[in-house]
Amino acid sequence: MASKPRLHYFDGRGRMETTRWLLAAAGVEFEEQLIKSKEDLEKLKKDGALLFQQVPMVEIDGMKMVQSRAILNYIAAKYNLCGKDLKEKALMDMYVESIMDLGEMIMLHPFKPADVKETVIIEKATTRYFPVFEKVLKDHGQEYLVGNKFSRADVQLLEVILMAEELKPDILSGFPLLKAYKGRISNIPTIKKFLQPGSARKPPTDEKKAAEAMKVFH
Ligand code: GSN
Repeated sequence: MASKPRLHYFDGRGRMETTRWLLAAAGVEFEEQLIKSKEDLEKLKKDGALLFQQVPMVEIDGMKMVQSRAILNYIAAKYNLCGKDLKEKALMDMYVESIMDLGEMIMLHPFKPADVKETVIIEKATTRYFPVFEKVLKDHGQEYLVGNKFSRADVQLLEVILMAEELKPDILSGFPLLKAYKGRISNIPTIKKFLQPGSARKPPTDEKKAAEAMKVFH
């Protein structure tokens, strides 16, 4: 039997959390090798395990994969979480890239000076991104975002909705279809399990966690 994917990263969300989500959604068990210090990171570099001297790194199918998007693309393709043809995949790429733009804003927020306001992120979420997905759901009237089939777009949209709700709990108040969608996707058994306490899902990055990350990476 193939060994479980092994995730090498800091003990926080950062650029690894979406990989945790995708693997969990696909029902794939994985192991984590946590990088706890600058020395742990230096050792990985010295061992030649990091192609560009950076993490996330995931050992999977005999590869040591780096670059978070490459990792996500591989997992999505391997577990059939992409579109069924080129055009569905193109649409999904557009959705997923926008979701990652928003996710990155939220993910980096604890590392930015206090003058980068949460209100700016909330404004972007509610005026640029969520209206698009609300309209997509309204126009096609289907359960899932693309192709009437569960995909990485659903996993990643749910992830970013939950991150946005951590900033503003009622952020979906003007988006009734997204609210219902959030409930549906959260109830998919693998995702439901990932949302339970004790799963591999990491907590929001607070000031303490951000300081720990800065010690390892800078
Ligand atoms: O998406 C990616 O995986 C890359 N384009 C960026 C990865 C990256 O910036 N890694 C940093 C840690 S911060 N975020 O995960 C990293 O490994 N820094 C250590 C170093 O020596 O550069």
